[in-house]
Amino acid sequence: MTHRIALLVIAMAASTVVRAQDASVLELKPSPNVATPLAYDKTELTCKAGAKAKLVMNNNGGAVPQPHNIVLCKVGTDAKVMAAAMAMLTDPKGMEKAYVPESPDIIAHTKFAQPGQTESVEFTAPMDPGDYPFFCTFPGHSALMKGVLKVTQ
Ligand SMILES: [Cu+2]
Repeated sequence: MTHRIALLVIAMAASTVVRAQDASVLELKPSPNVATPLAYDKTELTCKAGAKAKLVMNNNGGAVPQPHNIVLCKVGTDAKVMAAAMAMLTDPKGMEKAYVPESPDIIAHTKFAQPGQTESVEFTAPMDPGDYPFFCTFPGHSALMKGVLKVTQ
């Protein structure tokens, strides 16, 4: 049984490596810092303009078990999208929609990754270099759980 699990882990690791060659993997985890558990482990990600990329919310190792997602937005639209997400608190389907508003300013987003789970989404990085904001829309998280994707030439 233990051998089977070990083989499965090896197979999963190998498939991750194969996929990593296909797309730039942009992975975030909850911060391991117990003083600021409701933040990502990184505040900056980078990728090339127009690259095939994959946003990964790996919700392992969080000090406080809560769902997290990643919502990536166009340059300068973070306040607007955060406000729209906040307005969904009164929506009975808010949780189901992961508090992700319908917005043309959202480039890509993952679903909520529950504690111990991983959610990901593939997308094409913007063609224009710049600082693209990302954050978690679980209620109360976006104040600290945020960062910037630096898209470079
Ligand atoms: Cu969160």
